[in-house]
Amino acid sequence: MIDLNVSGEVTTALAGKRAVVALESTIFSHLGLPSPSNREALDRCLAAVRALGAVPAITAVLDGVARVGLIEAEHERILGAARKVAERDLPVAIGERWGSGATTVSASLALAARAGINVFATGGIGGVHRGAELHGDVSADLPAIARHPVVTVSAGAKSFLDLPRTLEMLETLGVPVVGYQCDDFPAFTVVSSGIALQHRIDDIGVLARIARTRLDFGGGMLVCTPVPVAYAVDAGVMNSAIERALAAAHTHGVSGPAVTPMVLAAIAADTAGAAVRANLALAENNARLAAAIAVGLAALPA
Ligand code: PSU
Ligand code: MN
Repeated sequence: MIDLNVSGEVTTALAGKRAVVALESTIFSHLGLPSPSNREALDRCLAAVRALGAVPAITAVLDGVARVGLIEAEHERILGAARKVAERDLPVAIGERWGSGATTVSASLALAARAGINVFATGGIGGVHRGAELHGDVSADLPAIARHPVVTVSAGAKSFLDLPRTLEMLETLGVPVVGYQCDDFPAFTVVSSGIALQHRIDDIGVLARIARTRLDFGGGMLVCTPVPVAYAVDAGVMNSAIERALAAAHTHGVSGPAVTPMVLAAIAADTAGAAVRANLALAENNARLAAAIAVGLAALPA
């Protein structure tokens, strides 16, 4: 059996069929956000989930144990977590007993599904990287969203990806992609990618029904909501920051799992913190919507 440790609070909530929202830990580590913004993001996401009466469940690997739900004293270990754990890395992180591993979307979904949690919030999902037709770099987030019966809430996919191909891949994988009160696929810290989504839903009750149906089919889905406009980064400003960050990654020969943390850090520095402020606002907003969906799911007749 997998050594999966689910916290007492999360176990009790699940047993009582109460709303639970899983949260990834990579975004809260230095791989996702610079200090001290990572701590602020963590605190704001937890508070947003609790404000709606749901229970947050941060996922991570600590001392070689897969964890779902952390106590406050353990948060520090996530903020400084040294290693990125995607789904393929989970068995190694557990078997080799890594001290602290920050779980990405794919690993977090695997853990959430295993624990019986059906809603998950992140900032922006990974997807098809630009140039993937040459180097083949497609985030494990996409097949994980398709395969695990968990609803993922995000502000679309990170804007330095190839967003049209990311949506094509989600379609191929059979993942329903729904805009909550928005028409377009959001572009992370930018309100819109300019790509229209096939489905827009304005009502949480309807969204919960759609989610229930998809989960019963045995897979996950993606619910998108844009960054709050007051914190959004201008598309032109972001696009030039992205160009510079990707050029730097190329110059330094960065590839594989190192690309996303490196590009996020370069954009944070380049935009004088605007991208980080937007990232905090959208992460909190996503956590709030995820909690609302979890509450809606819990309220559906069994
Ligand atoms: N989005 C963020 N910050 C992050 C990530 C996404 O705003 O840190 C992380 C997530 O953990 C996501 C991962 O699962 O990046 C994707 O990495 P890759 O592109 O290497 O698959
Ligand atoms: Mn990759």
